[in-house]
Amino acid sequence: MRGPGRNDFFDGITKLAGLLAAMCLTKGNRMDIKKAEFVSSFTAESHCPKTGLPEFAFIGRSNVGKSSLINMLTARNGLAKVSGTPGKTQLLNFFNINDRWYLVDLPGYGYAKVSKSQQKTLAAMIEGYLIRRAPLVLVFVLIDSNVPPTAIDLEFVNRLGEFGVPFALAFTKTDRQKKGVLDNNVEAFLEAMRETWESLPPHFITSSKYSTGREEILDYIQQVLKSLPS
Ligand SMILES: Nc1nc2c(ncn2[C@@H]2O[C@H](COP(=O)(O)OP(=O)(O)O)[C@@H](O)[C@H]2O)c(=O)[nH]1
Ligand SMILES: [Mg+2]
Repeated sequence: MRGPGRNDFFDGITKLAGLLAAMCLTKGNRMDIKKAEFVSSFTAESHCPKTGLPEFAFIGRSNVGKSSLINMLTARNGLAKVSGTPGKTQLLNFFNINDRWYLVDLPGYGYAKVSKSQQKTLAAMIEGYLIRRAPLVLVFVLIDSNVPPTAIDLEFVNRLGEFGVPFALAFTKTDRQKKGVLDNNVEAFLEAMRETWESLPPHFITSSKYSTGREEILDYIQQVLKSLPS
C-alpha cells in the first residue's frame, strides 16, 4: 500500500482544511447549493466528459444510504433515487453542483445478488474511474454505522490506498442506533484501519433523516476546493 504518501496527503489536507476553516469559514463562506443537476450517466471512465471541474465521488455498499445522503447534501429530495431495492445504480452518475464541482455517484459495491460476471464488470467500471479519472479529487466512502466493521469495506478502503486515491469516510444512518453502539462501531472501524494505516482519513457522522453532518461535509468540500490550484 502506498501508505506514507497517502498519510502525508491526509495530514496536509487536514491541516490545510483546519487552517482555512479558522481563517475564512464564516457563515457567508459556507457552501450554498444553488444548483444541483443530474447531467448524465456513463458506463466507463473513458466515456466521462472533460468538464474542467473537480469531482467528488460517493461510494459504499449497496443500501448504505448513498442516494439519501446525496439528496440530503444537495437538499434535493428526488435527485438521487432512494430505493429499497439495492444494486440498482450501476452507472457513473454525474451531478453538476453550482457549476463549480461534480458529484459523482458511483455504483454500490459488494452486492451479492448480482451475478459474478456482473460484479466483475461493475468492479472494472469503478476501478477504472478511481484509477484513471484525473479530475477526481476525493472519494467519500460511506460506511453503515449500524454494523461492526465489515471485511468488504476495509478491503475497499485499503484498495483506495493502493490506488493512491484520497478519501474521507461518512458513517451513515447514525440516527438508527444508540450513541454507545454507534461510537463502538465507528471506533472499531477506525481501529481496524489503524492496523494498515499510519494516519486516518477525515470521518463524518451523518444521518440523512436529520441532516446530520451536512454542514461538516459541505464545509470540507469547500475547503478542499479552495486548496486546489486554480
Ligand atoms: N433511519 C435512516 N434511514 C436511512 C438513512 N439513509 C438511508 N436510509 C434508508 O436506507 C435505505 C437505503 O437507502 P438508499 O439511500 O436508497 O441507499 P443506497 O442503496 O446506498 O443508495 C432506504 O430505505 C432509506 O430510507 C438515514 O440516515 N437514517
Ligand atoms: Mg442508491
